[in-house]
Amino acid sequence: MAFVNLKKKEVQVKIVYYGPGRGGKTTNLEYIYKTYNDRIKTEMIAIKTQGDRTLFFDFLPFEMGKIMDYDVKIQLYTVPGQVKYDATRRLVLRGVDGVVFVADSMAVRRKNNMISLKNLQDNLATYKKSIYKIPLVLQYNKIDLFEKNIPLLSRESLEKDLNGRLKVPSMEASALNGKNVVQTLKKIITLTMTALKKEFK
Ligand SMILES: Nc1nc2c(ncn2[C@@H]2O[C@H](COP(=O)(O)OP(=O)(O)OP(=O)(O)O)[C@@H](O)[C@H]2O)c(=O)[nH]1
Ligand SMILES: [Mg+2]
Repeated sequence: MAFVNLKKKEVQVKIVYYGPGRGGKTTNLEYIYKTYNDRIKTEMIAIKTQGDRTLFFDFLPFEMGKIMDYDVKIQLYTVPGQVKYDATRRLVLRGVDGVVFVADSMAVRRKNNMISLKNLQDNLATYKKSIYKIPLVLQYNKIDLFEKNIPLLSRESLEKDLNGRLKVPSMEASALNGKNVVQTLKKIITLTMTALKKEFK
């Protein structure tokens, strides 16, 4: 649950980037870090990596300024996508307010996306949270690979696989070149703040 200080009008929101291994979660945070360098007072923290694989998590805190009259502090986390790190994923999800699910648009990753989304649902359930209720945005990443003639899943196919029942906002993106990375972040922050506002009414 978000940390809210009504007196100081401060709110701290935890957003977790979830998804299959190598899908582009860390790359999203790296892009955000580059873009908002001036607002981020601390370094982005990548806790334990092996090559470019996340072994524990990435952490990026930053201040959004005022939203709905509150000073909003955002904490972004990524989970390690590799199947074997399930316990860590569950730990990172503790107290989550909103989730960005980073799916991999590469055709060969179709199954991995679906397995990871199911894993998100199961892990949220251990905290008695429903994937149908938590603020959630789907990001279909790596669409730049289209230009390299790498077979990609169509938007329709991704929607059918992942968003058929959820019906949450979804966006095609390229974390590598930054396309829709900030838009994804803005979307999840808006959804999360709206949900929190309802909760504290
Ligand atoms: N072409 C392309 N490559 C990308 C994109 N996003 C990420 N990558 C590459 O995919 C690889 C994996 O990206 P990461 O951001 O480390 O993936 P991750 O989801 O954090 O992976 P884990 O930490 O193992 O869960 C890296 O080589 C990235 O450069 C993208 O939008 N387009
Ligand atoms: Mg990573």
